[in-house]
Amino acid sequence: MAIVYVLNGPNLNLLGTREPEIYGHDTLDDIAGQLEDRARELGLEVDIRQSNHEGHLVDWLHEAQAHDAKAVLLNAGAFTHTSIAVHDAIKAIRTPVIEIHLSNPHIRESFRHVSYVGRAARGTIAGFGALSYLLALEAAARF
Ligand code: CA2
Repeated sequence: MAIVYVLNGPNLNLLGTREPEIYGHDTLDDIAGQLEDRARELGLEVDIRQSNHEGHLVDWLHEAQAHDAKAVLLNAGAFTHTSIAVHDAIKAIRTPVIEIHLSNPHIRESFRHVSYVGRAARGTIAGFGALSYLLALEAAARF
């Protein structure tokens, strides 16, 4: 069965506990459940991970290619706006990466307007809360 990696960056383990007006009420476990349900319907397997450490995201992007993943859905959190290492890792693999965000960074603070992830990703889905993850899975299913 084709596998899709879903990688989450810093602070996303705290989702659902604060700032629901920006990020919604769903926890990362809630989103994982929704992704697993939809993946089953699509005949896909999802491997969902979160880390607060930049290097873990780099290692997991490499691993996705080594394991011949169909796609990576990546919410790199604040590393989106800072990490050339994550940008380079996306460029270094052939596996298509879809950038996702719960919020729409373009209508927030100016420091969120730059995305090093977006400059390397196949495409971006942002601003739809937990639905951003499900829309990205729909796209990945069609790769
Ligand atoms: O909208 C997104 O998905 C973001 O990637 C979320 C990141 C933010 O730095 C990006 O600009 C956009 C932050 C995630 C922080 O998660 C929180 C969880 C609980 C309480 C507060 C923040």
